[in-house]
Amino acid sequence: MLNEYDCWLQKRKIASNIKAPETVFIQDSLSGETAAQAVKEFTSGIQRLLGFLPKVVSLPVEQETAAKENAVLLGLFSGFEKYPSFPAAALSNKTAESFIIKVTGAQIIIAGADEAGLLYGVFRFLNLLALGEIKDGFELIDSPVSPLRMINHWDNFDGTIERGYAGGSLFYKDGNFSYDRQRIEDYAQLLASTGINRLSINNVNVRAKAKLLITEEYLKHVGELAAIFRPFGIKLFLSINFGSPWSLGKLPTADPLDPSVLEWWKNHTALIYKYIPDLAGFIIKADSEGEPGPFQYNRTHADGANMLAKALTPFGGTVIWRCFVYNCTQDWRDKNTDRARAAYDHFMPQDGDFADNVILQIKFGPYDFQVREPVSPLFGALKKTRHVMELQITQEYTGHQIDLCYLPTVWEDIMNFDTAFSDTDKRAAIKDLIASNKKDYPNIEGFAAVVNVGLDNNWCGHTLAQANLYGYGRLAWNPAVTAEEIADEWSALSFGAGEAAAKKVKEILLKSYGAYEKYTSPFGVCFMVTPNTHYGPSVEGYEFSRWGTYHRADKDAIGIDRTPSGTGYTNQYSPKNAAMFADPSTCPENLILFFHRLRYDYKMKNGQTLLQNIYDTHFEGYEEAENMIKDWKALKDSLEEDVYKSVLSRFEKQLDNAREWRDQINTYFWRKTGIDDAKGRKIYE
Ligand code: GCW
Repeated sequence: MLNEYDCWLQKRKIASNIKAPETVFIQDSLSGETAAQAVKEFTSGIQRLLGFLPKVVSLPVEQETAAKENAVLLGLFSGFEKYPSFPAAALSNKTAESFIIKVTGAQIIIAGADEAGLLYGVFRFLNLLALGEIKDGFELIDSPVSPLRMINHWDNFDGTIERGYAGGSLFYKDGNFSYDRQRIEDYAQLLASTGINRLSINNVNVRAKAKLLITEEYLKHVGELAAIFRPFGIKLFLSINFGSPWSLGKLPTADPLDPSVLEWWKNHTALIYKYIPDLAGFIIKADSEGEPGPFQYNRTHADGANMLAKALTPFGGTVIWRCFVYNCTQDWRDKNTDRARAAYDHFMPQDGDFADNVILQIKFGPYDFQVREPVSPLFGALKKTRHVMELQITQEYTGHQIDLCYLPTVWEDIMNFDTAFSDTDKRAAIKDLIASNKKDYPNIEGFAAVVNVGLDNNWCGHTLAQANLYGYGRLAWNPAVTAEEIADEWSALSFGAGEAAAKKVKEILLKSYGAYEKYTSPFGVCFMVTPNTHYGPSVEGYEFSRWGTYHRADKDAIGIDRTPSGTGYTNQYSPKNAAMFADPSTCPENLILFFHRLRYDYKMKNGQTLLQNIYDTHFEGYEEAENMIKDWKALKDSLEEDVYKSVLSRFEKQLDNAREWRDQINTYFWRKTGIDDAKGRKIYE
């Protein structure tokens, strides 16, 4: 049975394969609040899963207690040097946040390279215990592959959330901070349990009153929030507005090269750090969709970012600078401007110009979190600039947490994308490029993702959308984890390891992305969605708008030619990928309409025309949505009634949505072409 508020940290008595760890010995040198949190998580976790509260005893570091029965030892690697049974591999592991779990007889050791590592070790141990994987002889040494594992909130000061589908903000209401301390702590626990270590707490569109967030009146609240997240190893970022020197400081300009502007930021940053001494830094959306930025002063992004970096340097802070920069006032008549080119065209020429404490944040694809986009050509190409990949957990274009859409499916594809920048070094897939920053190397330092949580009791609106939040944390920790492994873990943690319901839910999750893609916009066509809300079909909703997202369907053909004979976007990729994408016969078919303008009678690999494939996918996608409901209904007797019903009602709405998509798309193309479905299914006239 599932208590939806608890997500994957269910209170559920499990059958354990190990002796009950009755006493917890902690190294007496552990003094920090993250270590204290780790101990607390361990004891409460044992109570949650095994039904008793272990006794906690402090232990001098040098005391050998390896022989103690039914004991757990929690500490840092450094404190275990004298323990003969402690694996040497862990002692030499200096990677921050790593941990070891080792079970021998009745003794369990959980140790971290640092306190955060210990906390992650405890959470992993508890999950593995719940999954039935902890047994005598178990040993795991693990380190995060990505140093930066960040969550972005797009929460507004009035309590709404931009692109939020799970209730109001956890942090704000009616123009002020307003939060339930316990709820924030529970949230921090959920995030830390998946390995998240950074969090931005306000929308990147810093508008109206949100500009005041960095003034003294509100900074004290930011300080209070930072204090709640701190024991969980989570540091905060603040979204800031580039125009602050004039909007807040009343300076005549925000020109990054004007000395008075730098001076203002230096003083103001010092003020911010008075309240939050360990603030991780600033995140900024500049020159993007109306937000101010250096372009207003004829300065470059590097000028803007480096100025802020200077202000943050004395405090060890970082600037995260978003690359979502494109012309959002395009004329649809203009076929020469290609929005897909924008991020690369703006940022690639500046590779190497950014200060050491600047990190570029790049959306995974060149557009905007569409159901299927190619991976941004900046990945693998940038070599001298620190950068991270931005994903979207909140389902802006993927069904608003009404439709089930298990995102790790597409994230896995992204991780496996081979940037093909190196013929000699095989480490060229995205998942192989995730690593710490190294000079002159195309490493991606990790991930940021727009979160899907709000005040709803189940956090995510759709209970099964919790899998996306969990999945993001797991994948940010280790991008080589597969969608199936994550689905397996999450379903078992949530619905009970070995339960039939867990198995079924896993299957449903794994089918959901494909279904959504099929009934909405297969073949990488993008933006056939209702303008502004981004839920439901509107085939030409963006055709004559200013956003640069067109498919240009006419009676014969559809898609944008992005090859060298078109916009030339394909040339932003490595030569191997440029050639692969530019040729329709080698371009992956799930992206073919992103790269090519094709006639409806173009023969796809299955021998059918493009048009017939459009019809087929939409009929199939709808059927798959129907099947998901059937699968869910079969679980009626094994689930909590409230969970069963709330998910069922979402599946019902999803089916309506799938029907609209299927019929509007099919009718649209039938009207354009007058060509019937070869299989004679119903297409409305
Ligand atoms: O996709 C667009 C969204 C905006 C968002 C923007 C961004 C925060 O529709 O709501 O603004 O992306 O990423 O900045």
